[in-house]
Amino acid sequence: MNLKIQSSRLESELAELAEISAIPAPEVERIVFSEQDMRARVWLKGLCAAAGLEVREDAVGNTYARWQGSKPNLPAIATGSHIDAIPHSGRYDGTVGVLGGLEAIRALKESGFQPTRSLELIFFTSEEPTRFGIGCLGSRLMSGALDASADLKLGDSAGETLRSVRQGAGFIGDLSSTRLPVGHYAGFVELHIEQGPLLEQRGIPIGAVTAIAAPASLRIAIEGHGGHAGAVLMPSRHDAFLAAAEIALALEAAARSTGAIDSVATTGICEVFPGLVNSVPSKAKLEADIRDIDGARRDGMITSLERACTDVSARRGVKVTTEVVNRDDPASCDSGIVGTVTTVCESHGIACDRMVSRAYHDSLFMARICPAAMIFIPCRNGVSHRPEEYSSPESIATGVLVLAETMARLAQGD
Ligand code: HGY
Ligand code: MN
Ligand code: MN
Repeated sequence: MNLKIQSSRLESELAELAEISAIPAPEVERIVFSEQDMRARVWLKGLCAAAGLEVREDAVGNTYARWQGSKPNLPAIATGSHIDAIPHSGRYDGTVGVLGGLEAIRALKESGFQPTRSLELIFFTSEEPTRFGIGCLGSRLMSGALDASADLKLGDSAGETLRSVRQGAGFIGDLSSTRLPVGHYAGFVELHIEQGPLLEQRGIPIGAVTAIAAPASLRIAIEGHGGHAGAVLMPSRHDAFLAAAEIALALEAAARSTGAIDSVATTGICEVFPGLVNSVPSKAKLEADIRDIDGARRDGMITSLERACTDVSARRGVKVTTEVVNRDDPASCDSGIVGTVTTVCESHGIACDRMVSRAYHDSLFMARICPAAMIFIPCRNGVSHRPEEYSSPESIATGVLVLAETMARLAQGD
């Protein structure tokens, strides 16, 4: 197979997409259903149409661009990722999988390849948790990990429900129609930057992902007594922020004490009320992100956190409530597809390491409805979710080549 990856075309598209942002370059922000997200969707759908793909959108905005195979009734082979971007982030997280997936399909088309199974590019709605507080919203609905009750249960910081926001963006229809049955796809392969340092440190151009870590996130609300910063003496204080601080440190200790490097925990959100220099905090809100490749170890960290909340509440005389937002199982990638990725690499003399993904991705949920795997490429210093995020044109082109040939083999039933 003589595929030509048009790297300059892809690089200019990545650059163009990065400009569709709520904040000036080099930072990127593209929140789901924001004006920038909607502009990016229109632009991307135009690229897919120009590539001769049939484009459709579902009731939550998951977008599908299909190249009909010679046997269109067979379950298709899909690829894709996300274009939403958290505030103050970079230009490669997710977009490499969407624009790289499009480039892989275009390269196959331009090479004269004719797929038996259809090939489909997906860009998933809201992979990031930024607006609705839960990640992988689109692929959760697709896979049944979330049901249509999310329409009114999920909302944003402006108090708008998912339903009102998605319908305001033009995505109408019953949310349950987003569900795809097991077997709808014969396989799903996602190209993504590693978002960690291992490939770069080892000088390996391709990672064949064998498993995806189990993410969980919790909301913790603390209610103390507050009061005047001068008049309330220390022995009679019930300071909500200091209680929150102890809980956050207990979470860190829980992650550090499992003995496994795969255990990670982050308190990424901390809100203090009333947030005034001369007023003892009466309320605090934390959001914690807890992950491990081992589900039981991840659950152990959650238990430690909940125990710390009970202990701090009693000792400091504050009320602490916890809410589990999501608590997902880890996913194993399909060994057959992983094997195809490594075979393609071998055929090109490209070094390839098998590895786990500590970030979550839409593949985590696609794995519930079809054989799924991921292809990682290196990113500089392992940096991601920051404007310094970078992956070289060579790394991206190599990832697209491996993705294209993997999809071609899967589409022919190799
Ligand atoms: O947080 C994650 O793992 C993903 O980048 N949303
Ligand atoms: Mn991300
Ligand atoms: Mn991502």
